[in-house]
Amino acid sequence: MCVCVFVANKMMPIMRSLAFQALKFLLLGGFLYCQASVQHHTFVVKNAPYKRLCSTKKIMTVNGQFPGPTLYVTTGETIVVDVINKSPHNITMHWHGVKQPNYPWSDGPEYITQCPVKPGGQFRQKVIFSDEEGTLWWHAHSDWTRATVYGAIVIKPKKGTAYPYPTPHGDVPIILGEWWKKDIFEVFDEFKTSGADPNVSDAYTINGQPGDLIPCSKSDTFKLSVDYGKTYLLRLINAALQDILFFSVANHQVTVVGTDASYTKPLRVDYLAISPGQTIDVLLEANQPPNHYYMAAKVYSSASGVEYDNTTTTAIVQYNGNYTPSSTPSLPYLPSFNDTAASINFTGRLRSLADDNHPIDVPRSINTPLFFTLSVNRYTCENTSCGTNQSRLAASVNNISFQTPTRMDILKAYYNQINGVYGDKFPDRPPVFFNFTADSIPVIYETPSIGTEVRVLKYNSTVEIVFQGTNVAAGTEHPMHIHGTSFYVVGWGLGNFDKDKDPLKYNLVDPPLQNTIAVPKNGWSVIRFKASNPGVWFVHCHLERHLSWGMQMAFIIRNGHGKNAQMLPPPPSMPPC
Ligand SMILES: *[C@@H]1O[C@H](CO)[C@@H](O)[C@H](O)[C@H]1NC(C)=O
Ligand SMILES: *[C@@H]1O[C@H](CO)[C@@H](O)[C@H](O)[C@H]1NC(C)=O
Ligand SMILES: *[C@@H]1O[C@H](CO)[C@@H](O)[C@H](O)[C@H]1NC(C)=O
Ligand SMILES: *[C@@H]1O[C@H](CO)[C@@H](O)[C@H](O)[C@H]1NC(C)=O
Ligand SMILES: *[C@@H]1O[C@H](CO)[C@@H](O)[C@H](O)[C@H]1NC(C)=O
Ligand SMILES: *[C@@H]1O[C@H](CO)[C@@H](O)[C@H](O)[C@H]1NC(C)=O
Ligand SMILES: *[C@@H]1O[C@H](CO)[C@@H](O)[C@H](O)[C@H]1NC(C)=O
Ligand SMILES: *[C@@H]1O[C@H](CO)[C@@H](O)[C@H](O)[C@H]1NC(C)=O
Ligand SMILES: *[C@@H]1O[C@H](CO)[C@@H](O)[C@H](O)[C@H]1NC(C)=O
Ligand SMILES: *[C@@H]1O[C@H](CO)[C@@H](O)[C@H](O)[C@H]1NC(C)=O
Ligand SMILES: [Cu+2]
Repeated sequence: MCVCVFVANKMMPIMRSLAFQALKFLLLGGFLYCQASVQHHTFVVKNAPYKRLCSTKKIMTVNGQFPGPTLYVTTGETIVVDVINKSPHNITMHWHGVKQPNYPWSDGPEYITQCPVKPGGQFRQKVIFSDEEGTLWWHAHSDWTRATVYGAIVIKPKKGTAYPYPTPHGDVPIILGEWWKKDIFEVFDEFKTSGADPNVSDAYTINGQPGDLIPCSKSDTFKLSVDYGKTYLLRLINAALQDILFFSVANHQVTVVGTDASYTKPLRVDYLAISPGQTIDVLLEANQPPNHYYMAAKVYSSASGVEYDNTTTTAIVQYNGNYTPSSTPSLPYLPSFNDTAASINFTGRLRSLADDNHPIDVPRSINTPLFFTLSVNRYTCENTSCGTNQSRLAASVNNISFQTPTRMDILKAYYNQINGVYGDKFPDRPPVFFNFTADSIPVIYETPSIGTEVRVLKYNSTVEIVFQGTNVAAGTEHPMHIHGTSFYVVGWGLGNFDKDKDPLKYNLVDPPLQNTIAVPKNGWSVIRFKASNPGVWFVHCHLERHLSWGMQMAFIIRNGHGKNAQMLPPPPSMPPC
């Protein structure tokens, strides 16, 4: 029934009026909902020149736009996106936080659920929204192409359903990104060859612009015009490749009302910390003397000895009306780059709204308890081509540094029962328990093993994962992201997880529902979810360097009994390897 608009989009001009007649007929026939039927978008991936920091380079874009187009959907909607690759590189597209019930085929991570779309190729992706409401985003999911290939997804409540807060007067995505003067493929290739940390970025961006404090940027700084007395919804997205960021608005507090497309209890804060992958919706009340004020973001980076981009990106909150503005906008206070207390203090205060209209469903009895250690590793190698110091950095989950398949994606191998692409022996716990967060850790623990192992989960299993950060080669945060499901963050702490004491302090009443959680440096986070989405789902750290070093694995959630518990068949064509 809902094919009409979709067809109209694809029609040759001469056919359009015919389609229009058909549409009118359907509308007159009372099929009014047809009007809001399947939205169709075309994402042409192509290189385009962009000038930032006083120099121009070609970047990969969608439709020539940077950031890419914002998608507007309603809760529970299904849309179709044609990804057409007119760039010289492989590409895949991921809809971050969209659960795609029973339909992993459109999820996007390369060689996990699909082979990349090659230059000249295309892929029609069905994007199935369910209970997500608020803000999500889409981004490329191949190599480091997501550096410039990303955009916002705005998910509005269904008609007749209100926001659980006063309707804001305005509503704007605020996408935090990261910019390198060099071509991102050069940065990536050098990173792979060297075996060391990658070069840090040259600036952060807000909606693609570095802001006033960065050379050659001032005239294009992003500005948000506000009326005194009104309230605006800022849909914050951290699209940076490598860094957790602090964000704040000068002279204004903001009220957090949602994260990862799930509502939270209102939380008033001076600043917030947002990890790559995460979205945070905040209300900004324009209640200060009319003037211009900076909003700003800068890094939170706690790994000792690791370089970081120390720049601050800014945008401007500009009050409308007649007044004489101060000569320069004032900058907000942001915590220092290594202020771990400030970061975890914010993250740890998020709570689900959990009211009558937004009930929560935290699994209480767990039949699949998992314990995953997250480590940065180092291994030595004899030849000089292997790394700067005959050693390379790596990363692992439960001491396995994940090797991405190249011949075929895991989903295809699973669906068609093809052997030899992946193994199903991902362990439930690390090979050895030791003082994971000790100041110094025996060198014998630094070398990871290598493998392509998944953990198979029975349909409807109730899963708990203790993510334990380690200090193996370097202690740092790991923003862990799971595809195809959201999870409740029921607890977190510093040091080693204590299986006897810590569970007593779990929050099973109003834990936040997220798709990305920053596991604290030398600390732990515990999440719970029900495995009710059959398919192959990627699990990984959202810091791109850790992902590339192997901090990844995948879940295969098996089909259950009954029609709603079955994976749907693949679309007519998937990109070939
Ligand atoms: C990385 O940084 C080093 C040191 O500043 C520089 O020599 C090199 O050219 C940089 N490489 C890239 C790809 O930016
Ligand atoms: C940032 O780092 C650069 C290079 O290390 C240094 O020259 C500069 O002073 C630093 N800026 C700030 C604001 O700390
Ligand atoms: C943060 O860095 C500053 C300057 O490098 C240092 O003095 C301070 O001890 C560090 N704080 C923490 C908590 O590591
Ligand atoms: C966390 O934030 C609250 C509220 O701003 C403050 O009272 C508390 O002292 C903070 N704690 C830490 C460890 O920074
Ligand atoms: C050098 O080491 C790298 C990484 O361990 C390996 O991939 C490569 O095959 C080695 N080359 C030679 C010539 O041994
Ligand atoms: C190589 O080793 C030297 C000496 O141990 C050290 O100073 C340097 O930081 C190392 N470089 C890398 C890239 O690990
Ligand atoms: C683990 O290491 C930390 C940091 O060195 C230390 O404070 C703690 O006492 C150690 N725990 C145990 C059980 O040895
Ligand atoms: C990881 O596995 C490697 C290879 O089997 C082993 O040498 C190393 O000790 C293990 N490390 C840990 C922390 O289990
Ligand atoms: C899965 O759990 C849901 C309730 O959480 C239940 O309604 C459903 O019947 C279960 N499905 C199967 C196949 O066990
Ligand atoms: C692009 O994808 C194809 C198909 O999987 C693969 O064979 C090729 O090596 C990829 N190219 C690059 C540069 O990664
Ligand atoms: Cu990580």
